Formats: sequence, structure tokens, C-alpha cells
Amino acid sequence: MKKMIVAFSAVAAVMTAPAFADDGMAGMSMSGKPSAMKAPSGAAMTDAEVKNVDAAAGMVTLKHGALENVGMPPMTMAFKVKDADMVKRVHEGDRVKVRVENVKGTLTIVAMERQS
Ligand SMILES: [Cu+2]
Repeated sequence: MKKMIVAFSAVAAVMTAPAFADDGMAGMSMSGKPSAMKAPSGAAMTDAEVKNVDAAAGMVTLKHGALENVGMPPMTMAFKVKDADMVKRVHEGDRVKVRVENVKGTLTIVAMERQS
């Protein structure tokens, strides 16, 4: 009886291995550090220019292009940043790509990458 259980376990392991591999790949692309600045895959980034950085308030003023996911036309406005660290990585005049999302009713920069 014990041999049977071992045999079944081995078969189960072989059969589920490919599924685990797929899940592992998907999990990797979605995870990463909470403070990662990369947007989730598929999230469109919008070109913007940094007009002002208020590190104390965690706000960045951007002259941004159209933000289709939140239905906003191009304009200059201040945004809250998701992570306080994000304000330290950009400076007035920087060209960036941003992902803005409505986080609990507040338009928030959830990803910001400097353009070189
Ligand atoms: Cu705007």
C-alpha cells in the first residue's frame, strides 16, 4: 500500500510540474519589490516632463501627455507619488515616462522612469 502511494505521488509530481513552471513564470513577472518602479506588464506609460518636485509632500508636478486609463487630456498638474522614494529619483526638467492610476480616489503616480 505504501508503494502505491509513493507511485501516485511521483505521477502527480510529474503531471503538475509543467503547471507549476507556468505559475512560477507568471508570478515572477508580477512580483518584485513593492517599491519597484516598473509598471505591470501591459500598463501603458505616458511621456511627461517634471515641472516641480515637492519631496516633503510626496508630490510631483508633471506636464503630462494624455492619460487614457484615467481619462485625462494632456495638462500640467501635481500628482501624489505611490512611494516617497520616487520623488528622490527625479528632478525638475527631467523627461519621464509615468503610469498614473486612480488609487482610492487619488490620482497617483504608480510608476515613473527617467528617460535618458
Ligand atoms: Cu492631468
